[in-house]
Amino acid sequence: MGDTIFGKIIRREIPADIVYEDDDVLAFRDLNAQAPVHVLFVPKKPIATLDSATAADAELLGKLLLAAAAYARNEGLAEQGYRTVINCNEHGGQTVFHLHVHLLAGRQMHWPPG
Ligand code: IU
Repeated sequence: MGDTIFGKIIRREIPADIVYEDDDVLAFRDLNAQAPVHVLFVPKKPIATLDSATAADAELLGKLLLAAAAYARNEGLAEQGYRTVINCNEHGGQTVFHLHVHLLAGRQMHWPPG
C-alpha cells in the first residue's frame, strides 16, 4: 500500500497540529479548514479508502468514529452539532488515500453537500 502525507504525519516526519492521539487513532487540524473547527481523524493503520476496509477493520472503524464523537463532546461541539464526512474515491472527492473522518463544526452545515 502506498504511503501518503498522513503516514508521514503519523510517523512525525512532517508537522501537523495534532489534537488527539491514542494507540490506534491520530487527529489533527485540516490545513485547509472548511469550518471554524475542521479536524481529521485518521487510523494509524494505513487503510486507503472506506471501500478497502474489511470486516477485520470493524473495531478500528468504530474507534475512529467514537474518537471523533468524544473529541466533539469534550470540545463542547456536540450540543450545537457537527458533521462527520468520509470521502471515498474520485466521485466522493477523496484526495488523500489514507482513510480519514472529517469532523466539521462551528457553523451551520447545509444539505445536500456539494
Ligand atoms: P479528502 O477527504 O481526501 O479530500 O481530504 C483530505 C484532506 O486533507 C483535505 O481536507 C485537505 O485539506 C487535508 N490535508 C491536510 O490537512 N494536510 C495536508 O498536508 C494535505 C491535505 I496534502
